[in-house]
Amino acid sequence: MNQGKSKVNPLIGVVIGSDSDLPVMASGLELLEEWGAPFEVKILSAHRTPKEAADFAQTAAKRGIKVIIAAAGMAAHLPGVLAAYTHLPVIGVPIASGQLKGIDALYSIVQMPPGIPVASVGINAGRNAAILAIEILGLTDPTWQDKLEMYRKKQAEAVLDKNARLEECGFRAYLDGGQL
Ligand code: RP5
Repeated sequence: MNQGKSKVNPLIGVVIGSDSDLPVMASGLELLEEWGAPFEVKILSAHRTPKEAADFAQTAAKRGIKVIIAAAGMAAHLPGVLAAYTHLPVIGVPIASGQLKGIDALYSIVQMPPGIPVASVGINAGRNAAILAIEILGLTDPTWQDKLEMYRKKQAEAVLDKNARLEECGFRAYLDGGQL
């Protein structure tokens, strides 16, 4: 378990706008740990710590980071601001915080004006962001492609198992048996 504190140089930089975003991102971070992907996690805010956020993005490539995941809620300018300071790909994760429950963050991230793109996954989709980051690493290192293949294989097997159970017992028994 590297818990984002591995001595190995991180390849993935995960930035959250607030510690209140951490619980949502936990499942993605756990996946990175499970797959042995070196990563670091930082709390940096585009508006509360603008200088530190800029420094992070400006130095990320030099430190060996290949892809950045940036999670933020509400106005969610963090992914766009980081992207402005680096040529690395930035994957934004809109977090469902505040009165608009992530719709605001989704629009902020996905509607970047032309010139500084940010990729966006779904609201609270930290796990998908982790998978997408691994896919980006897989472009230059087949180790990550193998891990992705294994993951997809296990995922497909789980669905096919469920289908076999459903076909065998019918939908009522499936529901009554608490299979969901
Ligand atoms: C954003 O504002 C953070 O990413 C968080 O989702 C939201 C609320 O932050 P806190 O007030 O919980 O620190 O900057």
